[in-house]
Amino acid sequence: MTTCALYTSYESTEPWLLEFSRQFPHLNVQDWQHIANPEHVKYGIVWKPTQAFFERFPNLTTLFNLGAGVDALLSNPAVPKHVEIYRIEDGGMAAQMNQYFSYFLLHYYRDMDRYQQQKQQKQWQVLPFKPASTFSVGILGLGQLGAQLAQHLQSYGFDVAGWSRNKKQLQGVSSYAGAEELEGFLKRTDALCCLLPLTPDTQGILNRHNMSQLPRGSVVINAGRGQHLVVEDLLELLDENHLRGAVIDVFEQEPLPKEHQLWQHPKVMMTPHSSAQSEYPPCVKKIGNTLQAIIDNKNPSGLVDRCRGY
Ligand code: NDP
Ligand code: OXD
Repeated sequence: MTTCALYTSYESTEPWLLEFSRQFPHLNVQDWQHIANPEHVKYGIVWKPTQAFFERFPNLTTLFNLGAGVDALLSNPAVPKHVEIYRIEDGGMAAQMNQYFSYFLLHYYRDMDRYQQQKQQKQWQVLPFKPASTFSVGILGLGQLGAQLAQHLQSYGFDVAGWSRNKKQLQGVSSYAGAEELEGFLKRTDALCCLLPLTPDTQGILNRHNMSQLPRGSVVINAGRGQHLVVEDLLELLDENHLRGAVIDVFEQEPLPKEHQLWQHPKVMMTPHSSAQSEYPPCVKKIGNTLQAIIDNKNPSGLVDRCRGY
C-alpha cells in the first residue's frame, strides 16, 4: 500500500484525511505524526512543512503542495533538492478568484469609493456613466488563475489584457509578454490585478517605477504574494493621488502586524489572504490522480520547474 504523509501547517489534517479516504480509499494518507514506519514514506502532501517533517521522512521522492504557490517550498532549505514538487492547479480557486476580483473591480468601475466619500459629505451627485469597454483591466500572470479570470471578466464588457512570460491566445484578451512589453501593458491599464507566482523575477514588480506607468487614477489589486508589492511605493503613489486605491490580500508578513500603517489607510482595502482557498474535493481529486499517474509512469501536469521558480 502507498503511504502518504500529510502536513498542514495551521489547519487540522482531519478534513483532508476524510476526503482522501472518501475519494481514494486505497491510498494510505495519514497525519505525518502518526506514521509508524516513516522511512518507507516516499510521498508528502504538504502546506509549509517545517524541518522536522523532512527529518522524519528521509526517503521522500515527491511532494504535493496543498496550494497553487510554491514559493514557500522553494525557499525552504529543508526541502531536499532531488524531491519533485507538484502544485495545485485551480483546485476550486479560479472560481473564487473570479468572484474576488469581480467584486473589487466593480467597486471601482461603478465608483463605489467615490459614492462612499460623497455619502460622508451628505452630497447627492450622480457621477458620469462610463461604458465598461473604457475600463481597462490588466492581469499580471495568465496561468491557471489569471487566464480564467481574464475570460470571466469579459462578461462585464471590460477591456481585458494580460501579461505573462509567453504570449497567449485567449479570445478577447490582449496578450503582452516579457519584460519588453510590460511598459505598454501598464500604460493601458486602469485596474492592475496581480496573480503572478513569487519568483526572483517577479519579486517587487509592483514598485514605484512600474506603478507610475499606470494612468493617473488607476487601482492596484494584489492577490499574488506580499513580496510582489513594495508597500512604501504604493503608499507614496496613493498619497500623491497618482493611484486612486488599492486592494491587498497578501502581505510580506502574515498576519499583518497590528501597528502597520496599511490598517489605517483610507484608500486601501485589505483581506487576510482569503481571496481563494484550496477546496478539499477538487484538490484531493487532483493530488490522487497525479499520484496514480506517477505510479503508472505517466507525466501528469502540475510539476514545478525549479529553475523557472513556479
Ligand atoms: P501559474 O503557474 O499557473 O501561472 C503563473 C503565470 O505567471 C503564468 O502565466 C506565467 O507565465 C506568469 N509568469 C511567471 N513568471 C513571470 C515573469 N517573470 N514574467 C511574466 N509572467 C510571468 O500560477 P497560478 O495561476 O496557479 O497561481 C498564481 C499565483 O497566485 C500563485 O503562485 C500564488 O502566488 C497566487 N495565489 C494566491 C492565492 C491567495 O489566496 N491569495 C491563492 C492561490 C494562488 P507563462 O504562462 O508564460 O509561464
Ligand atoms: C496558494 C495560496 O498559493 O493559498 O494556494 O496562497
